[in-house]
Amino acid sequence: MTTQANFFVALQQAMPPNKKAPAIWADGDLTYSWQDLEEATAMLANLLDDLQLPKGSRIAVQVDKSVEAVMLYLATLRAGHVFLPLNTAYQSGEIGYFLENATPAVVVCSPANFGWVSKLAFKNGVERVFTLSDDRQGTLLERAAAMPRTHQAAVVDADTLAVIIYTSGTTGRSKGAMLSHGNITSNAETLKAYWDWQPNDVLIHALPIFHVHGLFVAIHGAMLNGSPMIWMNKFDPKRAIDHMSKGTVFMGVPTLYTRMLAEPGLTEASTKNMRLFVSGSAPMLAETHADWQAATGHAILERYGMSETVMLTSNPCRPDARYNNQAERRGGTVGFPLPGVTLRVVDDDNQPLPADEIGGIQVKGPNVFLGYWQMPEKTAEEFTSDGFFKTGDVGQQAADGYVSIVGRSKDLIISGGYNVYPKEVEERLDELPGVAESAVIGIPHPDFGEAVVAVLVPTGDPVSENDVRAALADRLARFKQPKTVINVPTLPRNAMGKVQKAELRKRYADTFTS
Ligand code: MLC
Ligand code: AMP
Repeated sequence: MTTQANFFVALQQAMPPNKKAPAIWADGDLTYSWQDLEEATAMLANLLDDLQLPKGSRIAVQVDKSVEAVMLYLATLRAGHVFLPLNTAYQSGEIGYFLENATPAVVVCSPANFGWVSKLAFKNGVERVFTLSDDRQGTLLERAAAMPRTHQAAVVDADTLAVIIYTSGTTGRSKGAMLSHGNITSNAETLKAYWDWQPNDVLIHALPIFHVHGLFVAIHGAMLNGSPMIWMNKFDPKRAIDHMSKGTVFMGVPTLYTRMLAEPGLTEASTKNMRLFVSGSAPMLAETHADWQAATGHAILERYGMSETVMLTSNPCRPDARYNNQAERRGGTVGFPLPGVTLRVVDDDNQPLPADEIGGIQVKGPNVFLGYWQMPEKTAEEFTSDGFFKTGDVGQQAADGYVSIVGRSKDLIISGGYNVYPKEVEERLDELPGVAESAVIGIPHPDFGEAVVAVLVPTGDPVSENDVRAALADRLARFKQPKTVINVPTLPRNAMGKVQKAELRKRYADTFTS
C-alpha cells in the first residue's frame, strides 16, 4: 500500500487551527485566509479531476505572478498532477519547445497571450488551454467557480513526480529537471528546521514563482510553518522596505539586495522587525554582504541551490552543532552542506580533494532530483557511478566546513538570478543574416551581477543591439538577449580553434563598470 506522501497534505496539516486567520496579504489590499487557500485549491483540483486527465499529467503554466497562480500550483500537487512553471519572459520560440518536449495535458497562460500560446498548444496536441490574469480574470477561475470546495488529495508516494523545472542546457535544448514529492518535502522540512522558522514569522514574498527560489524555498518555507506572506506581484525596492515593518523574513537574489541598498529608507530602524534575510541563486559579493550589515545591522544568510537539487548548502541561522557550533554568516561563502546533504569537492577523476582545494562540487541526498524529463542519457552523464550529482559548479570547502563557490565548469551566465546559457544565445545569433559567428559572455554588471554581452563577427555592416533585439523578439526572452553587442573582425581562438572566452571576458570586463 502507498503511504501518502503528497506534499500538499504536509502543507494542509501545517495550516494554523484558525482557518480564518490571514495566509496572504496580497497587492491591492486583498487578504486571503487559510480557508480561502483550502477552498480555492480544492476547487481547482476538482476542476483538474473533472478533466479526467491521465495520472501524472503535466500542467504547463506561463502566467503573471499572482496568488491564484500559487493556488494553481498547490491544486496541481493536490490532484496528483505535475506542475510545469514557465518564465513569463519566454517567447514563442522557447514556449514551442517546452510544449513539444513536455507534452502537457493542460496549458494555462495569461489572457493577453492566449492567441499565440493556444496556437502553439493545439499544434502540440494540447487539448485544454485556460487563461489566468494577475487580477483574477480568465477562464481557469470561471470554470473552477462551479466546483466543490472540498477535495481529497490524491495519494502519491515519495517518488511520484510533482514538478518539472526546465533548465537550459550547455549543449542542445533545455532539460526538464524532474522533482518528486519526496524531494520537495525533504528540502522544505530541512529548511524549516535549519532556518529556525518561528511561530510569529511573516514572509515578504518578492520573487517570481516560476523558479525554485520563489516557488519552493519561499512559499514552502512560510506555508510549512503555517506563516502568512506579504505578497508582491512585482518586486519594488521601496515597497519591499516598507513591508519590513510587518515582515520578519525576506528572500531575494543579490540584485534585490543591491537595489534595496540604494534606497535611503533602508536603515536599522526600518528593518528592526526583521529576523532573517536570505540570499541565493547567484553569487553575492562579500562587499554587498558587508554593506547590508552596515546599513541594517543584519547579516544576510547566503545559501546555494539548483533547480535539480533545491537547496544544498546554507550559512547557519543559529550555531550549527555539526560544525563546532559556528554561527557566523560568512560573506562570500554559501555556508555548510544542509543536514542530509552529502557534498564533496572532487578532481577531474571524481576523487575527493582535501579541504581548501578547488574542484567540482558533487552532491547526494533526498533532495536530489529524479533525472531529466525523457533524457535518460543526459541524466546518466550528470551522475557519477557512486550516485553523486555533478552540479557543474566549482568550489572549495574550508577546513571549518564553509563552502565557497568560485566558478562554474558549465558555460553559464547568471543575470539578476536568471540563468542564460551562452550556447543558446549564440545559436540564435548565428542564425541571423549579417552574423558570421558569435561568442556570448557574461560581464560584471552593477545591477544584474553579470550581464549578457555578444561579441560577434559581422558579414558586412556592423550589427547593433537594436538589430539583434528586433530579430530575436519572438525567439528569445529579453533577459537572455545581449545588453551590448560588440562587433569584431575575428574572435580570438586557441591552437585547437576554440574561442577564448576568458580572453574576451578580460578584454571587455569594464564594459558596465567603468
Ligand atoms: C529583467 N531584465 C533583465 C533581468 N530581469 N535583464 C537581465 N537579467 C535579468 N534578470 C530586463 C527585461 O528584459 C527588461 O529589458 C528590463 O530588464 C525591465 O524588465 P522588468 O521585468 O521590469 O525588470 P525588473 O522587474 O526590474 O526585474 C529585475 C529582477 C528580476 C531582478 C527583479 O530579474 C528578478 O525577479 N530576478 C529574480 C530571478 C529569480 O527568482 N531567480 C531564481 C532562480 S532559482 P528591456 O530591455 O526590455 O527593457 C535558482 C536556484 C537557486 O537559481 O539557488 O535559487
Ligand atoms: P538554476 O539552474 O536556475 O537552478 O541555477 C542554479 C545555479 O545557480 C547553481 O548551479 C549555481 O551556479 C548558481 N547559484 C545558486 N545559488 C548560488 C549562490 N549562493 N552563489 C553562487 N551561485 C549560486
